[in-house]
Amino acid sequence: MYCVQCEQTMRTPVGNGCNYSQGMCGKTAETSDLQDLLIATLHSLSAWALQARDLGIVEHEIDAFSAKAFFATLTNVNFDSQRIIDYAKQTLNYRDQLIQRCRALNFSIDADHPLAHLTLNGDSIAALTEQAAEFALNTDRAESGEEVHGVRMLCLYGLKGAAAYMEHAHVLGKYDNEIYRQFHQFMAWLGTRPTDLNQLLETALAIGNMNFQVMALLDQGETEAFGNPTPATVNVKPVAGKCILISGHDLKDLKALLEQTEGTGINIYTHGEMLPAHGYPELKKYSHLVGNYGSGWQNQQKEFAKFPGPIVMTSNCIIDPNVGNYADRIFTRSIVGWPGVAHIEDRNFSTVIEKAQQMAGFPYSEIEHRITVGFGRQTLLDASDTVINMVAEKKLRHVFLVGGCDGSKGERSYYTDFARLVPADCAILTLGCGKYRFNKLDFGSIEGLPRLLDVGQCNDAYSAIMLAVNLAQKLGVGVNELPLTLVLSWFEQKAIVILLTLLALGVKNIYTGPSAPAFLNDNVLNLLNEKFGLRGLTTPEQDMAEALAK
Ligand code: SF4
Ligand code: SF3
Repeated sequence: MYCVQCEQTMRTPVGNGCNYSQGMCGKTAETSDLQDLLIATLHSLSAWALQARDLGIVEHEIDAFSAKAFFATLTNVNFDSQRIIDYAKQTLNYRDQLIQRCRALNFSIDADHPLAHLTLNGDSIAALTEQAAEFALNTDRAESGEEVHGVRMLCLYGLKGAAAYMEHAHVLGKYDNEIYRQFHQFMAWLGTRPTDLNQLLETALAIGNMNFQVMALLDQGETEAFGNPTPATVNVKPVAGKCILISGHDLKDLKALLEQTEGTGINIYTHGEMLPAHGYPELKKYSHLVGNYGSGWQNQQKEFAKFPGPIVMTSNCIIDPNVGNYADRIFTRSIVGWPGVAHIEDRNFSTVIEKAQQMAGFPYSEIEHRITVGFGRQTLLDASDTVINMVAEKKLRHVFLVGGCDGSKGERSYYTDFARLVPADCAILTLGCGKYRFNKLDFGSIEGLPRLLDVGQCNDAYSAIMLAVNLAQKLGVGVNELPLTLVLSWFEQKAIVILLTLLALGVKNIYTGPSAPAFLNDNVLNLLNEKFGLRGLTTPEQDMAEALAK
């Protein structure tokens, strides 16, 4: 096992990554190795998807599958070895279909790629795990050098984050064949284990650019389906009655669950990245969407254990449900998987509803505590003139975007401390699940504008970018000249690709923490610092002073 894809990876003297029998996330060596094998098959598929395109063959089903299967290997998504094997087999089935179709047009055609004819060594988990060793991501690390290997991982993991957003957009019917072409090009190329550092750095930014378009598509998909988010308050305390908790990023799943539970008396609660749902008109109209429960994903074993109803995980982040003893009442959807946990493939939530009916629910309502969400793209853009006037009148000094993923490290108290230090004449934009570090604190308002504005899920970084671009245009300055500082927290690969997007758009001097993922070794971090001013965190006080002095 060798996995370095997230921020919580083990930092061992041997190999600096999760490389024992189990990763920090609970992923076993077996599943981790099989995920390496799945990725190798996806490189092969992409090589042929590109070749097929040259012959005019574009298979939407295969394109969509490629991104979806890659998403299954993201941190805290799929821990089920058999499901990973099934994805790998399906990948090669699709690839063989493409080979046949290409050869029907040109008998002698081949894909010029080292993995073009990869085959699986049998069917059994044992045989495939053994084969997977060949594709471990560190096999050529020493040969390539730390810097090249690190930037290659930055590309691969960034592309994985983009694949996750491609799947989220696809669920809502949004995709673009040119984006799929770029995806296959990056995926096929990375499968050749390239070693040219400059080309790798350029590719990292190209992936960031591609992801900007993916986030735009996702924004379009969500707002067309559910309306533009508008500010709304959400109760974060339980309400008496039977209940279902839904987590992850997939708003379409939430909509289906709301429809199927309407009139049943079951209350629906959002968890984690589902919180921004309360701002969307087509979701908040359901009166049984009663509130938000719990906090960041890392606390789920304690919080889910106490939730008196079933739980649906629509995407990342799931962790071992056996620890809190709720494996019999958690359900996975789409790419999510945990061995032995019930999986729902088709948005028919009847088993979840049945479970909720059998369970007690909350015995009484607690005193309400409401937080505000819903500052999506349109609301932010509508407020841009007000923001400009407030800045001109010196009523608003600086805006901090504190966004990204949450995690379990103690150092993440930095974000709470940082938010508390934000001066009264400054505002905070939040996105991603990192907001749970401080989103229940009262920050008050400036001239009626709340000081804490939740933009949405991590992918809603798109909305924040659009606001920044709009403000910069109206003021006739560059984005880096705005009184804006980005303080990001990274954990998994969606955060990595968002960082690549920001770098590709020329945003400089971003603070990131609490610590870098292990693949971003010191050499790579120095490189990113030199080129983009990317900086690690120091203390909240020092970083705050530095940002305000800008
Ligand atoms: Fe380790 Fe993160 Fe990989 Fe899990 S996803 S095995 S915690 S590096
Ligand atoms: Fe959180 Fe997993 Fe990344 Fe969409 S839910 S931000 S960590």
